[in-house]
Amino acid sequence: MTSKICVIIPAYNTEEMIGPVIGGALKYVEQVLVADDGSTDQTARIAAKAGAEVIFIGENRGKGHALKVLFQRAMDEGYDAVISVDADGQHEPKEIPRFMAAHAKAPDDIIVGSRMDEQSKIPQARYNSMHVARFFISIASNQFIEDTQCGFRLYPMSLIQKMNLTQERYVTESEILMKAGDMGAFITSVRIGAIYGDYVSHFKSVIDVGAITAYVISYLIVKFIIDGVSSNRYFSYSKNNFRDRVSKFKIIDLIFKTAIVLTSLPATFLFWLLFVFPPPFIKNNYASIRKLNCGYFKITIASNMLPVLLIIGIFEKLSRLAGFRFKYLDEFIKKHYPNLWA
Ligand SMILES: Nc1nc2c(ncn2[C@@H]2O[C@H](COP(=O)(O)OP(=O)(O)OP(=O)(O)O)[C@@H](O)[C@H]2O)c(=O)[nH]1
Ligand SMILES: [Mg+2]
Repeated sequence: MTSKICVIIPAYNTEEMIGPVIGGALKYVEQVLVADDGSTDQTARIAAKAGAEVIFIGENRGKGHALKVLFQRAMDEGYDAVISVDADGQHEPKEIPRFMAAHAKAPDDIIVGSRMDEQSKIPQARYNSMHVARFFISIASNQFIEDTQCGFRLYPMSLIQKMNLTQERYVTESEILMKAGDMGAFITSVRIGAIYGDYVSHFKSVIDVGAITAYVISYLIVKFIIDGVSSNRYFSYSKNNFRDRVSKFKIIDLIFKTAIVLTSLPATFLFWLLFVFPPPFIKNNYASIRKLNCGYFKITIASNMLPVLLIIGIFEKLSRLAGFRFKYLDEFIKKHYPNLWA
């Protein structure tokens, strides 16, 4: 039986590109759903004219919220899967069939676009942060994911229904991968092109990278506590678990994340002790990490290298202003944030 699939597009002030994106998508699916939360330009009007069904969200709540509204609508309309495409022209609708082909082979998997073959087309700082993000998100997801930051994806609705999405803005997409992988789902990559043009990005490198980092670290620490005290446990996420319940209260979630981030570096050493000297009654604790070749060692080093990475990054940025071009950061990232599953 073939799946019923639609395209979903979160859109915010993307009047220049959204028309052709919708036109391109409608060649492969019958329905395109757009969620526009308070665009101040012609985005909604152009989207409707191009043939999409536009869902209006009164106030701007970010990409994550728009995705959640779109998932709900797709479920209400009986879709088995959705393909999310960015509205700003960074994803080529012609590549939609690749996602459909991968879905036909693995209908329960999330299919994620990977731009990692396109290094020359991606700004260096973005490429570096994609490498670091995928290191930690892959560990939380129990599998190597080539490109964890790409918004061009296929989501099976049955999988989305099994999780609570508690995060907002650009964090939601990382949350989905970690929770899915940490429930035992597979995440399959398909190669796609990278497009970086003169469009306006809403992604703020300090605030949004900071929010993703804080959530990923706090997710991992909770997972490490659970996995460290459990025998033969490979997956730690289930819907409505303790963390989901905490995250429902925004202020508590924020306090929780802040406290964990502040204590995370020394905590990684404590987990290392729990990894190396497991009491005999916790057999095969950290089961998923024990499957890796490096044990917990490389993860401890990589985590504690994060502040160093930040310092090198700031140094390289400042030295570029002074006309120097150092490449320490690339080497540093290759050394400390490798693919642990290779
Ligand atoms: N509905 C809605 N969509 C948003 C919002 N912020 C971003 N988007 C959409 O999400 C997609 C990606 O947003 P971008 O700001 O381009 O972020 P990005 O692609 O991750 O980052 P860049 O690579 O810098 O472009 C685009 O389709 C945006 O229109 C928002 O607040 N509301
Ligand atoms: Mg973009």
